This record gives sequence, structure tokens and C-alpha cells, in this order.
Amino acid sequence: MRGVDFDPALIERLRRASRVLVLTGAGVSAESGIPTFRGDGGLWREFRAEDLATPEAFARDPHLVWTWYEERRALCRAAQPGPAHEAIARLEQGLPEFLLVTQNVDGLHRRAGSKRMLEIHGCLLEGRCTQTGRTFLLDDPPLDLPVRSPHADAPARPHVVWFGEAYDARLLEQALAFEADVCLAVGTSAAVGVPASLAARTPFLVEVNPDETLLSRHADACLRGPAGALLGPLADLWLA
Ligand code: BJW
Repeated sequence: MRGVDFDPALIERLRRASRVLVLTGAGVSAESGIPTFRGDGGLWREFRAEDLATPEAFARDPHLVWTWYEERRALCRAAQPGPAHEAIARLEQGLPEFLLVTQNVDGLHRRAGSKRMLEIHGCLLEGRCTQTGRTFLLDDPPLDLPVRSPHADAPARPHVVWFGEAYDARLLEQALAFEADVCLAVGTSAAVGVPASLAARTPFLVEVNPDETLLSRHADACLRGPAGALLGPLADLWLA
């Protein structure tokens, strides 16, 4: 058990789950060196969201917004998936009905091998044509900014969901249609309403987070600690 004690009744309940949703947020990548948004050292402590992560900000200064995303993209490319990403990929392999919904745009779940996954806030490794809506993988080394679309004579934008923007209806439908009976909410403050509601509506909710969040009061079990330390041992017991 690598020094982590879980309630045997929790493990038994998880083993009985038939449809498992894992919802992840920035905390799952914190141990890979990617800053979270809120809390100490969070991106929103250093930058104003409305200056950088809104459609209005992009219309006002696309060069500034692209520069910020390019800096974050370089950090994400240099980072490695951690034990939490790897444990979630293992759960997917071991559980027949599984869905990962991630709010993270860092691409680390992809790189850890997750496949049954919805990136509901997009992915900053990709750009999107403002005319056609088609996405494309951004080049390396860094691009001429602001980026132009390869699909039309039009500007491109980062492929992320900004504040005040709608979710991709197709992705949201898939997430809602999954109807999990168990959800693990990992490393999210649950400050953004739509993803939080996916977790809150699940009949059995397990929160994995060092701190209390808006989801804690809905949770049937709270595993307090870093996801990197907890999820590997949890997956070992669950899948044993
Ligand atoms: C650890 C750990 C460790 C640390 N292990 N844990 C219209 C106009 C204006 C606003 C709205 C509007 N409609 C709706 C809104 C409201 C708004 C909203 O929710 N605002 C609240 C924040 C107040 N929502 C929206 O605007 C959304 N749109 C929407 O709802 O449209 C309506 C609609 C619904 C349905 C269909 C159609 C339309 C869009 C929200 C987009 C969010 N975008 C961002 C930025 C993405 C791009 C980018 O990265 O630049 O997404 S905001 C930011 O918050 C980011 C994250 O994905 C998201 C969630 O944050 P997350 O991941 O939870 O991170 P943190 O930092 O908050 O928490 C980290 C946690 O980890 C903490 O709890 C730590 O304790 C923990 N932790 N270390 C485990 N080692």
C-alpha cells in the first residue's frame, strides 16, 4: 500500500462501481510544475483573467494573449506527466466503463496515455481558426505571433475555452450522457460551474485534494493530500 491507508469500505465501494467518471483540474498537474489558477502561486494571482483569458482580451490585444499562451505552452511541453496522470491512465485501462473529463489544457493526460477523455477547456498545444473553427497542432519552435490560421486567410486563436464562452456542445453532451455512478474529482477547486456540476450530480463522489473545496460538501469521501501520492496506491487497490 506504499504507506497510504484507505478505508477498506471505500475500496469495496469503488470496486462495485459500474461507470466511473474522473474529473481533473489544475492540481493534478501541480506536481509536474504547472501552476494552478487559484490559491498560492496560482496564475490568477499574478495575472488578471480578464486581461488574458476572455474573448474581449483577445480582440483587444491578440499579440499579448498569444505571448502568454506561448509561454505556458513552452512550460507544458517541458513538463512530464506525473504519477497522478499515470494512475488515471491505468484506471482507464482497468475499468470497462470509464471517462476522464479534464479541465486542464496542458496535454499531460494525453501524454500519459489517456484516451477515453474529453478536454472540455480545450488544449493549449493547439490553435483554432477563427473563421472555420478547425483546430491544428501548433508548431515548435515558437511561432510568429499572433498566429495565422493554416486553414483560411484569418487569425488563429488558442484552442481553449475562455471566461464567458460557451462549452463545445458536443463535448458537453458526451460528458452529460455518460451518467457515472462514481466520480473521482481530482485537483480541482470546482470554481467553474459546469465541470463542478458533472461531479456534484454523481451518486458517489470521492474528492482527491489537499484542501477543502466547493465540492467537499457533496463528497462521500475526501482523500486529503497530493494526487501524485494518493492516486497510484488507490488505483493499485481498486484494480487488484
Ligand atoms: C491539488 C494539488 C495536488 C493543488 N494534488 N490537488 C457568461 C459570461 C461570463 C461568465 C459566465 C458566463 N456564463 C457562465 C459564466 C461563469 C463562468 C464561471 O464559472 N466563473 C466562475 C469562475 C466564477 N464560466 C464560464 O465562463 C464558462 N462558460 C460557461 O459556463 O458558459 C455557459 C454555458 C454552459 C453550458 C453550455 C454552453 C454555455 C467557461 C469557463 C472557462 C474556464 N476557463 C479557464 C481558463 C482556460 C484557459 C486557460 O487555461 O488559459 O479554465 S478558468 C480556469 O479555471 C481554467 C481551469 O480549467 C478552471 C478550473 O480551475 P481548476 O482546474 O479547478 O484550478 P484551480 O487553480 O482553481 O484549483 C486547483 C485545485 O488543485 C485546488 O483546489 C488545490 O487545492 C488543488 N491542488 N495541488 C491535488 N498536488
